Amino acid sequence: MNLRQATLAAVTLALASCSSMSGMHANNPTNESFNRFYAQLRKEAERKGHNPKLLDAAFDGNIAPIPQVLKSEKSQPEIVRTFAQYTGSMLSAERIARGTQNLKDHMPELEKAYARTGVSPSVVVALWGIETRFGEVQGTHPIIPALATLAWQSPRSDYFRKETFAALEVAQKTGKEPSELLGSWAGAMGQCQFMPTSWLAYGTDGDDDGMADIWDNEADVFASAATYLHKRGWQKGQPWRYQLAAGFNEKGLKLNTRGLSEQETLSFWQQRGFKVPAGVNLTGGTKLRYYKPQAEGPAYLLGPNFSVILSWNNSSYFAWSVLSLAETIEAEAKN
Ligand SMILES: [Ca+2]
Repeated sequence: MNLRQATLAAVTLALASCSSMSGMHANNPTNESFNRFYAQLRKEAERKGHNPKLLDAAFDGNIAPIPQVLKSEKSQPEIVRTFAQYTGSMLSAERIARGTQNLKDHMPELEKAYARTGVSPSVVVALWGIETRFGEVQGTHPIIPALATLAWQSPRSDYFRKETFAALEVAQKTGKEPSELLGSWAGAMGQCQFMPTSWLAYGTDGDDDGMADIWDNEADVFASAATYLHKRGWQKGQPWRYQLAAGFNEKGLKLNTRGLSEQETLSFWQQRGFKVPAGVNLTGGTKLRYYKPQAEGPAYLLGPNFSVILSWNNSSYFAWSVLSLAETIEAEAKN
């Protein structure tokens, strides 16, 4: 091999290695698919009036899906825990003690939200305690890339696509850097873990500074959570559960795998033997659900406020935990 041949060989080798590298990149199905998806998403964002540079900024120079987000979606822990395990960890002694203290410490802001919405202070504190350990654990995923990852590849891609655009609107309205919007792998953010569309719909300014800051301002967190429940139909002062007495006819009820029925009117349940407790005001059209959380335990009818909590998070274990914790800390705070 002479010098010219050697040079040519080296150049050919370099070219080959270069083209094989770029070929590798181009043929990586994940990159190709996500890049195509991203280009469409960016165009749509622009069409919807968002600044596409906000989307780019959220990715902070690395346009790629987040593998951890896809992994988390496939292994949601609630699926594998029993009712007793789930509610036991939500109603830990520590959470009860801290919830009770927080209920006392924040009563002025909580009362203000209560006066406007009728949502009990204890319910707001219980939600706050369960969602983020009273604001401590808000999540560390950059939510815009996380939502875009789920919009790209998830059984609920349309839902996450909508949330991605809503998140861009949140960045615009709050003036926050898009890459600083952090939250859960599913895009829930702030101390009450609102999805971006929830912040847009229910975010409320509790301390009158003109901004619903659910990340750093507790008055705003309480006002926003209470507004959400109020607008979803919360009924002030209504009991959330009625334990069923012996003789109630349970035959033929259709229950889901967790022992929860669909909503039925009060008269439906009265025909099966439910008696409205003295002093409780329930109208005929009120919708209630039957619930038997544990095979060996008691059965209940659940009031409309249980369904309101289900609209926050459609899990009977979650709703049960929130309302039980609220009841417990309210009783503790009076002691
Ligand atoms: Ca505020």
